[in-house]
Amino acid sequence: MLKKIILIQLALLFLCLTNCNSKPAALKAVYKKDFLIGNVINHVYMSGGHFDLLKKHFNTVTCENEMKPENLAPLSKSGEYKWQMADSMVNKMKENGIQVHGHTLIWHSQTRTWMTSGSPQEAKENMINHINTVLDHFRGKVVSWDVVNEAMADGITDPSDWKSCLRAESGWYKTLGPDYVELAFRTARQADPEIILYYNDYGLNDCNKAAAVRNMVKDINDRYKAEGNNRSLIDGIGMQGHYGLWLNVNDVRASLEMFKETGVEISITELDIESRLTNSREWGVNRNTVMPQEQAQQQAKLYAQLFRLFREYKDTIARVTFWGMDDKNSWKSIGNPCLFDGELNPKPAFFAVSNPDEY
Ligand code: 9MR
Repeated sequence: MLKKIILIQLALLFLCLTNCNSKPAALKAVYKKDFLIGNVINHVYMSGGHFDLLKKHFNTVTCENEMKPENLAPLSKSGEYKWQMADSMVNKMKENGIQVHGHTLIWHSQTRTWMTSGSPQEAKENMINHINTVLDHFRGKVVSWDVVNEAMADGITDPSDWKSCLRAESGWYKTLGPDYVELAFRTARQADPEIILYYNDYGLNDCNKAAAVRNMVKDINDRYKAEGNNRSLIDGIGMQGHYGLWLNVNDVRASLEMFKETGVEISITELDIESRLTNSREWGVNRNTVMPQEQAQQQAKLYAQLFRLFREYKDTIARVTFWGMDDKNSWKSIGNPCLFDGELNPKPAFFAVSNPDEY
């Protein structure tokens, strides 16, 4: 009897030594055969525990703000471009073997007003100069770019004529009309034929907004190919993925199906799931509110459901990038949307993404 008890205790000790100390697997290893796994980077993530997590789990990054027009382009037309912040990040990623996705060239927000002002001819020249300058600077260092970001309006009801669904308050739209989207992609293709060109937007779980994007990509690509080009002009659709506990995963599935029809690759580009039921517009870092266990579990379940879905579409999905490492430094910290808490401890959401079949 005593021998049996000692044997059981030894077995338990062995199990504890092998499992209790075992570190969670790197996410990039878990999804190695499926798609790239990414996160955003900003100055906080460039050192310490954040950088350790970045190196361990992620093989692709997107600069959270540093490559946006407002941070690269000069204050006035005659000024100098500012590369320092973005360059130091890109160089550090290169040293660590992490791929960089560029975000973003043409956007209605975080863009200098002089760029979209003046006559249509001036705005066109500004767009062409900006795209040429930025793509030339990062040539060979950034593999893909969000060429146009968030061009579609909110609340689309009839997606059949995609041009009528564009965000009319965009400075680019106001000066150049709906053709600015195609101009941006044509300019980027000419500037650097090696890179992968993305259209990126939020709210693409909404079937009308998704259909408008699908129609736009199809229309632009069909016309480009009809000119004798043997490739698409828009290579990929970025579904940002700023979700909450309100999400119905079937809506994401429906949009993935819709985008698959276009034949271009899809990436989930800015994934986070805020733990509130309403799609609230309360933003900002450092609002590290306590997350009740029940919400943490619901959030984990939703992450697991999404990753099971993404795996089903692994032949079409190139990359899944999270928009934030930890709840404290997330742009939506009040909703605790990340895989790690403010102290960088893994949350149930992390374990759900590590092993979605268990949730
Ligand atoms: O996370 C970014 C935040 O730090 C900025 O203040 C904000 C300004 O617009 O942009 C956030 O990132 C956005 C991204 O560039 C485009 N999609 C929505 C993201 C969250 O707002």
